[in-house]
Amino acid sequence: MAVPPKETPLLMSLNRSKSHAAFARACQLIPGGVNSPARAFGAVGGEPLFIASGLGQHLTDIDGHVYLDYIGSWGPMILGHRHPRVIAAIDEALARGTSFGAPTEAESGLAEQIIDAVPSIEKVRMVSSGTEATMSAIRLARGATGRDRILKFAGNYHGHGDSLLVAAGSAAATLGVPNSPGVTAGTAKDTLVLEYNDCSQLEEAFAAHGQDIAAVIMEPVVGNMGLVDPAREFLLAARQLTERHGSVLIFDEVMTGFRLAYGGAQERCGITPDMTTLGKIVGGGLPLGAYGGRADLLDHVLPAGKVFQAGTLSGNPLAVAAGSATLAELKEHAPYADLERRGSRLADGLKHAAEAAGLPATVARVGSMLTLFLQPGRLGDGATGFPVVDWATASQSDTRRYARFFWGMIDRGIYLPCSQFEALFFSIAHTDADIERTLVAAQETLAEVAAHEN
Ligand code: KE4
Repeated sequence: MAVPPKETPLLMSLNRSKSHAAFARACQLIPGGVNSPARAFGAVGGEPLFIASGLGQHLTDIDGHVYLDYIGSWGPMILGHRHPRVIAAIDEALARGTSFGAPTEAESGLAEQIIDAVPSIEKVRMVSSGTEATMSAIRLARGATGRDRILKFAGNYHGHGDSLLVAAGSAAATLGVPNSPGVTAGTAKDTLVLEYNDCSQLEEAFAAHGQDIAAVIMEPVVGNMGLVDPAREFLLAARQLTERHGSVLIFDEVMTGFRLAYGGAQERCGITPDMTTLGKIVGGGLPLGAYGGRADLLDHVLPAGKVFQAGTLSGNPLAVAAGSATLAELKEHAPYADLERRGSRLADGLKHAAEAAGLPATVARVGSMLTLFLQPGRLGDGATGFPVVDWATASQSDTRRYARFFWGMIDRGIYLPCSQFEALFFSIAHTDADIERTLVAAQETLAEVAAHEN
């Protein structure tokens, strides 16, 4: 797991007195001062920055410092902050009210856009977060198959539903154990946790438990251990084994949906899941998630079927407006080739910057999702970068080195993910000049990190 640095990170020279005061206040009111632990800077040390506003590719903190934003709200802001079309759509919906607790035609409109974008989705149900989407998809798979067991992979994150907050057991292909207090052993025992990208473990698990497995849930491209683009045969094995054993294959595309292609990761890999979960971009920065897939599965959901799932704010008019405008913009302007080009330049530049600093590293990228894994040792001492293919290799990263890199970049106005084990995201608002500026800052910072260790 991430090891927070003991010593103060390398560079924290900018004045952040207002964020410091805001954090002290928040800590009196909110657990850890944040409403989600991903924001808490626990993995990089120091205190979180309190943001005043965002515009385009930039964030401004309450001390007035402006940053190039590579978090993008952890994925949703592919169009950048305050995109005019999204803001106009929200304003227009706002003029009609905020929530009715009754169906609206706009929800059917967004459903049509999702179904048009993702051919494997024949029917879709909207909820208010990615967690709700994955929780509901798991319940649906269990309800539709009458089976209890689910299978997930170490290093994949699917939100905070109890059955998904489970770590690998003592040995491969074993029953899960809770990885959070409050998750019961009874819940965890029905979750199998395997190594990602390991076809033989997958085959073993199905040989042993196939008839009991309701679903396999996976990130088809992983963002939650840092970026891992799986071997094609691994995705094919998951598809073939679930088909053979009557299990449901769920692609968790909360992060990759509409990010890696308009049709998500499944459009790139050409593998069709039975269900897909969505979040982040599909809500355009407002709270919206969705789960969808084969109509024969979705028709098990109440009131069409008997699997219960509900939500006061599901399909909320403002979130639907923001999501619909975002998807329309992505479909009409298809930014993916530009994102690919800029992502390739960023990845190459980061790899060269690490090499120039004598630091072993590997850069993993798909489209506009990327991770620079800083790895132990020094190139001069014979260490080399190594591929990251699963949690076992991702977790060998040098998290202290990453923490120093993070803070050095913050002080140069570049806001990277506050954990080695998160992917960075950039938007259509990031320019070629922004990428070049980022690479100059990375070269300086990585050289500083290396020099600091000497
Ligand atoms: P939310 O409940 O946070 O909307 O979605 C959960 C979720 C489900 N599936 C995948 C693949 C996800 O990446 C996520 C959420 N991602 C994290 C970032 N790694 C959200 C950040 C946070 O929790 O604050």
